[in-house]
Amino acid sequence: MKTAIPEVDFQFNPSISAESAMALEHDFGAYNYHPLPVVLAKGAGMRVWDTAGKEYFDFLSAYSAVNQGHCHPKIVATLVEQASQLTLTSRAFHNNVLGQYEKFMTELFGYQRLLPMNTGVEAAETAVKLARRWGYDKKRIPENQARIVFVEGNFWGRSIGAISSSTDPSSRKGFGPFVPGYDLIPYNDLEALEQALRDPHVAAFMLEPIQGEAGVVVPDDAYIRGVRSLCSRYEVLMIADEIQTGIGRTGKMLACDHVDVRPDILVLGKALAGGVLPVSAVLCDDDIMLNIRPGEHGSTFGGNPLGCRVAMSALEVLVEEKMIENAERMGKLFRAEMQKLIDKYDLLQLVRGKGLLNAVVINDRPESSTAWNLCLKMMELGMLAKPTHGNIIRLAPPLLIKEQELMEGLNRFESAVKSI
Ligand code: IF1
Repeated sequence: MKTAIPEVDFQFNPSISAESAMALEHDFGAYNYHPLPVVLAKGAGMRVWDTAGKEYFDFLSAYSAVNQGHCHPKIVATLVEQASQLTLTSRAFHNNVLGQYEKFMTELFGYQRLLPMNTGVEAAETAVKLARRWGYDKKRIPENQARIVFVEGNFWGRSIGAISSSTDPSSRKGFGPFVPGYDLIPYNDLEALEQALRDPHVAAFMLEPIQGEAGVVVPDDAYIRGVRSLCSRYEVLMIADEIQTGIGRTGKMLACDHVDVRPDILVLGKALAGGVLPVSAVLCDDDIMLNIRPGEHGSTFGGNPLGCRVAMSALEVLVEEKMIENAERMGKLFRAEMQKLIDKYDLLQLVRGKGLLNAVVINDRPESSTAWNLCLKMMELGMLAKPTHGNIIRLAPPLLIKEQELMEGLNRFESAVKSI
C-alpha cells in the first residue's frame, strides 16, 4: 500500500520543446482529442505563439470561449487582484462578490434570478433539472413523467445527460444506458415541434439558436420566433443554449436578440469569463428558479468570487470595447470576402454563419481528409482553425479582430486553398 508521496519533479519547464510537450501528452494523457500538431505557449488578443515563437491568428477562439481575445489585460488584472484576495468560499458561506455578480448579470440579461455553475454542460444540466422541477411543481406533470424535447444535431456537452439527447454516434457509442424522458425532433422544423409539444408531459424544449458543433447551422429567422410562440402556447419552457452563440459571438449579445426572442431559461458559458476561467450561468425568473430549495442543487466552485469577478470584467470589456458591434461588422465583411473565394475555387462550397460564428463547407466527402489537410496548411501559414464533422471548417476569431487582421487571415486562408 503506497504511503509516502512519490519523488516527483514539480519543476515546470516554461521552455519545453513542442516535440517533448506532445510526447508527454502521448505517454501520460488520455486520447480523447486529436489536436492539430501545434503546441501553443503564449496568447495575446487575436494572436497565439507556439513554443518556437511562431505567431498564429487564432480563428477558433477555443470554441468561442476567447471572444475577448487571449489574455485581455483588464480581465487578467481583475483575475490577479481577486486571486490574491479570495478565490473560493464554497456556498456554505456568503462572500462579498456573488450577490453583486448576480445583480449585475440579472440586470444585464433581463431576468430575475441567476444560478451560477462552472462549465457549459453543468449549466445545461441545471437548466434541464430546473425545467423538470418546474414541470412537476407548476405544470403538474405526474412525477417522473416529465419530457424534454431536443433537436437533432444538438450538442450541449459530454455528460451522460447531455449525450443521452445526442444524435451523433461518436458522442454516444459505448456510453449507454441513457437518460429517459427525452424526445428528438428535426431542427428548423416548427411542425415537428408543434407535434411534439402536444404531449402534456413536455416540460421544456432546449435548442441552440445556431447549432455550433453541427457545423454552424443557422435556422430561418422565423424558426426561433416560432419556437417562442409555440412554447408559450403549449406551456412549455423554451431553453436557449447560448453557451457558444452568446456573449457577442453572433453580432448581438445573444443570438436570440437578432429576432427579439426572450427564452424562459438562458444558458451561458464559455466566453462569459473571457476564456480565463470556467464560469457558466443559468438565468430565469422566480416561477422557475425558486422551485429548487436549499440543498437540492449546487457545485463546489459554482459562484466562486474569483470566477464572478472575472466574468464581470469579461463582460465589461466586451461592451466597453464595442466587440459585439465589431463582430456584426467584421462578420458581414468576412462572409462577403469568403464568398468571393468560393466563387473562385471549386474546393470551397459555401460559407454560413452570423457575426463572427462562421463555417466554410469544403467541396469534398465528409470522410475525406481535405478539410484537415487545409487546416494543416493554414497552420503553416499562421492561421489556426479545426474542422468539425469532416468537411466543415469553423472560423471564429476573437471578436476584437481588426479589419486588416481579417483581410490578412483571408489571405492566409486563400494561400492554403491554392496549395491544396
Ligand atoms: C468538446 C464546439 C463542441 C457547446 C454548446 C454546451 C457546451 C458546448 C452549444 C458544453 C461545448 C465545446 C466542447 C468541446 C468542443 C466544443 C464544441 F461546438 F464548440 F465546437 F464539442 F461541440 N453547449 N462545446 O458548444 O460546454 O461543458 O464544454 O463547457 O467537448 O470537444 P462545456
